[in-house]
Amino acid sequence: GYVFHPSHSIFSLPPVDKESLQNQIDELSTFSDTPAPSVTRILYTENDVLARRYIKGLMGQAGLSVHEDAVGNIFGRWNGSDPELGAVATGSHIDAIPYSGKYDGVVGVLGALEAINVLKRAGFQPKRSLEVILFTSEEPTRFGISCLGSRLLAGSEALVHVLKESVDDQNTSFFDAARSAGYAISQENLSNVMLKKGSYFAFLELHIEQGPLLEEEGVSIGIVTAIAAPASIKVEFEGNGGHAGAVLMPERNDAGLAAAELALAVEKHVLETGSVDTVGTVGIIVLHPGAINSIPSKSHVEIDTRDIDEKRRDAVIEKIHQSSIEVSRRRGVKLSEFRIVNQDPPAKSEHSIINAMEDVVQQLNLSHKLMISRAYHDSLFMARVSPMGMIFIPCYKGYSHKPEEYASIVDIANGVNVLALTLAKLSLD
Ligand code: HGY
Ligand code: MN
Ligand code: MN
Ligand code: MN
Repeated sequence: GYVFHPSHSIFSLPPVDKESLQNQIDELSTFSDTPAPSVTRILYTENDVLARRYIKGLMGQAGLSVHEDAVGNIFGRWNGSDPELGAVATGSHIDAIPYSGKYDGVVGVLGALEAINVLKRAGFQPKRSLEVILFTSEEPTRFGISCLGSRLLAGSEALVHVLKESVDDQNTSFFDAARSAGYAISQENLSNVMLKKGSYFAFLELHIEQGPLLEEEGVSIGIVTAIAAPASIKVEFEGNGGHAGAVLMPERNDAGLAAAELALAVEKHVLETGSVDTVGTVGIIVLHPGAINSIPSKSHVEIDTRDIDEKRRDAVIEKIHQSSIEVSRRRGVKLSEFRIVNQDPPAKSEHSIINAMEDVVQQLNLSHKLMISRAYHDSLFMARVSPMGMIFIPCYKGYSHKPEEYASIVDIANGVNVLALTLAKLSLD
């Protein structure tokens, strides 16, 4: 059982069921397009649908009432004694980029369900309803839009228009893909996805750090104070292409070399800010026609750049744009596209939630540190419509977005306990 005395401090919770939680993590990882230990689970694909069904089953077993919105954000609610008050929500994502790991996002969904089960086993009675949210497509993989579900929930009108036109690289429209996964999507109900103000009193997310600090410093819990500002850019260059043997070098306008030069320019502009907090990555370069003996006539470059300082990040974007123009001019290739796909502000965690988490880690006798999140999360957007807080747990060497990603069940259980107690505290506020 647990005891709440006036300051709502809690003495003890029943243990996290580590074995069943680990089994769930392992079982969920089998819904993948690539072989273990990698996980690939892309929005609205068959494995995504199977994984969603698996989570909905666990929500049902936890006694939550389940509903889904038009794009497949899934909500599992435990009604509190004051159900009309703003609820306390927690959640994350289960989609996984190609050849990634089985903990990114998953810990914040399965861990949230176990936190609910721990509170139920403790006989806890929520005042504010508690809700677990599975956000649709936090990763940008299929349609190039990061945090698609939470971005919509947070009220992005622009996204409603973008989604109407969105197609994936097989030319499947977003609407058709959603329908193939069983979501009856339409113009009208897309706008209904947006949350009404005050829907949530607080939003929390449990997540692996995706960085090495907690493990290096031997600290059990990270309390996130802010989430860095992410941006992504798509660039296309076009040249004349031609025969790799017959076209002599002075006649060439090689779109592939323009892409290569731009990638190095991204690195240069990022390093020039002089701050370790500025990062830039060129994770996709596609050359057309992609034959060894054909000069690339088209190149497609996708750039990810982030910084905890929004202005510094925006200055890097401007320099990348200048370099794209300069490279195209010097190499005589056409800059056929320079599109900023997203350029999001950072988000700050709510101080009262940070304080609640600090109280809880002290009660649980867990070491903790305040830190920023360099990865983005659905919390980045939920912070626009609700006070937000994030709990980090260590992960092996900080590895993430690769199959070696790993978090120990002991660390995960610590995170679940901190989440459970913080949910309980906020539910009684
Ligand atoms: O890229 C990110 O920051 C997140 O892990 N999707
Ligand atoms: Mn990720
Ligand atoms: Mn994630
Ligand atoms: Mn404080």
